[in-house]
Amino acid sequence: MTQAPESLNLSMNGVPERSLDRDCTTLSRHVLQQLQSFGPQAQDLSALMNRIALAGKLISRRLSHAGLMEGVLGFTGEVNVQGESVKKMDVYANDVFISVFKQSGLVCRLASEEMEKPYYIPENCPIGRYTLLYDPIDGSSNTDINLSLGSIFSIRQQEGEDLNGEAKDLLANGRNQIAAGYILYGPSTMLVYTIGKGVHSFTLDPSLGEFILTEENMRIPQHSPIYSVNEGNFWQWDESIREYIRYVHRTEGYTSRYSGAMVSDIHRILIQGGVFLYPGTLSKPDGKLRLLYETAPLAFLIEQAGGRATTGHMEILDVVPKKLHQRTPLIIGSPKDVAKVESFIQNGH
Ligand code: P6P
Repeated sequence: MTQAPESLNLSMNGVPERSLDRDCTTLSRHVLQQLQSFGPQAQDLSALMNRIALAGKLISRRLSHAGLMEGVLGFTGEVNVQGESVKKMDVYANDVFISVFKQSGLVCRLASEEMEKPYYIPENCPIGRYTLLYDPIDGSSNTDINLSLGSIFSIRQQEGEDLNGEAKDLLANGRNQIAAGYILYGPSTMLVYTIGKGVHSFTLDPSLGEFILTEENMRIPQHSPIYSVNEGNFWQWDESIREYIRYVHRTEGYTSRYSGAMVSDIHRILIQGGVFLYPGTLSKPDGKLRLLYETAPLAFLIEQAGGRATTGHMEILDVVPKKLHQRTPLIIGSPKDVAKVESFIQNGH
């Protein structure tokens, strides 16, 4: 029998067990370790991440019971500000974040894909000066078919007074995010986050009700022959993107993976490398994905893992939104693969 690494203890039946210390590294503890501080802002950030974890647990629990309960799946019959048909899970997940952060005392405003305007929590505003931006359920089309889904989150410090409720301070580039990440509802529920000190993943242990540290300081591979794009949009793309797709089609070794839930595809790329694209189209040059609560948080995280994220013409984190629900094209993943796509766009291959 191979000797288990020192950090692992062997259980009675010889199966390697994880060290107890690791099982005690909860998300809130990890944030404080990252910041090497117990000061007020560190405590705030730890509490905020703990709230994100609670939201993830509640959504994960609902999804895992969806097939056993009435009224969880299917459409509400409404259309959201994005013009998309709303799923019952979208509404539930959106309400979960509102309820969880109302109790946090820390978040004054929430901006969501599902809400035209930010949601204000006036009782928190004098105290908590944070704003949560989130996509409560990313990949809604996977909700009713039991495939992976995600939630995407971004935390910003509220700057100045938001007198008219126009959230003007939100219309700033993504470099002022203080935390970002996603929750992946897959065979297991994982939470992957950054506070600007690397990327770290946690796995929900339902028996403990805790997210337990899985991997620290994740680094994306420099290159991988995986590309992730909805090729059904091929004829709507600019010629340069079509040329890139023709290149990967004729170059041996490339493989396509596309799940319909960006969080799932980007989690794969974070671990195995490659590139995810959601380009603009002739009818929608800015594409489908939203900057403040989709492309910017994922760009922050992927850059922290050594990857890149661009619109094709500028880094995602440098884009200054003109409106809350602004969209951007997205090319994100391993640096060499993002550069390859850019070379087609910029040199008109
Ligand atoms: P399409 C889900 O609605 C989402 O925002 C991403 O999670 C996903 O990658 C993309 O849209 C899917 O869009 O047009 O390929 O169905």
